[in-house]
Amino acid sequence: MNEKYAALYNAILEGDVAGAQDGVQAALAAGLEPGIILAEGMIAAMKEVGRLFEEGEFFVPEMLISARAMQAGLTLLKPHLLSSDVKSAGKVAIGTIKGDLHDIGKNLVALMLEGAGFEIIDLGVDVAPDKFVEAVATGGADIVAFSALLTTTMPNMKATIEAIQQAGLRDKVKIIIGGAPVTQEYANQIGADGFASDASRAVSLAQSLL
Ligand code: B12
Repeated sequence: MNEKYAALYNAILEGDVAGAQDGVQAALAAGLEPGIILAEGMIAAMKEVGRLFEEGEFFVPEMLISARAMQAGLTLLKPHLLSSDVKSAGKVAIGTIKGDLHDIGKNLVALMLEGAGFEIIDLGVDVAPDKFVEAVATGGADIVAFSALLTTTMPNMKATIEAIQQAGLRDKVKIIIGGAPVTQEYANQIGADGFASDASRAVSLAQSLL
């Protein structure tokens, strides 16, 4: 691994908030691209956290402190990921689906969309179907974006699409979905308009739909 982001990677793995902040600053000072710092130093570390959890070496508290270090690093990296002079490309209401509290991926997608000029309505985590409906009905969202990290909460994506349909709003909005267990096949199956496997692909997807 590149030594310019190895310290950042390790700090996130160890849940070291100050280390993650220092790591981001050091990587930026070394002239690394913000996108590379994010992918190689940060998202890769969270993947490793997931692997260690699966192997039974990490438990929920370790995942949580790693997530905190990740968020602390992201806050510092955010201004470098956002480009300045962009005009509104459309309005996206984004949230983590009902039952699910994971928000790092959702926040990253929101951040990249914002950077590409989309106006963001961040509905947060554990978002009930009627909140998404409201975001379309009164919030004026052109796109709704659901994130799910748990196989057990994925079906709530389907339930939310059904709620949007029942409210008579399905043809007024594009629906995009994502999250580690989500696939294009699942998107087709539940009638979503698109799926993307990461935040930068989420931007091209949103742009292609409007
Ligand atoms: C950090 C973490 C936590 C933290 C979350 C903190 C937070 N604020 O988010 C805490 C400790 C709270 C947690 C809790 C739990 N977790 Co957890 N967690 C993780 C972990 C390690 C990392 C997730 C992450 O942040 N990844 C980094 C981000 C950047 O990636 P991402 O979310 O996939 O997002 C990217 C793409 O998917 C995509 N994307 C994401 N959303 C969207 C949306 C759209 C519209 C689009 C287009 C794209 C898109 O773009 C993103 C950026 O590139 C994963 C492991 C993993 N491999 O995913 C487990 C994992 C998701 N957790 C898991 C589990 C089991 C749990 C718990 C049930 C544990 C427990 N026993 O309590 C609870 C559930 C709590 C709940 N109700 O939600 C399992 C899920 C297994 C499954 N198949 O369902 C995983 C896979 C770990 C494992 N390997 O077993 N967790």
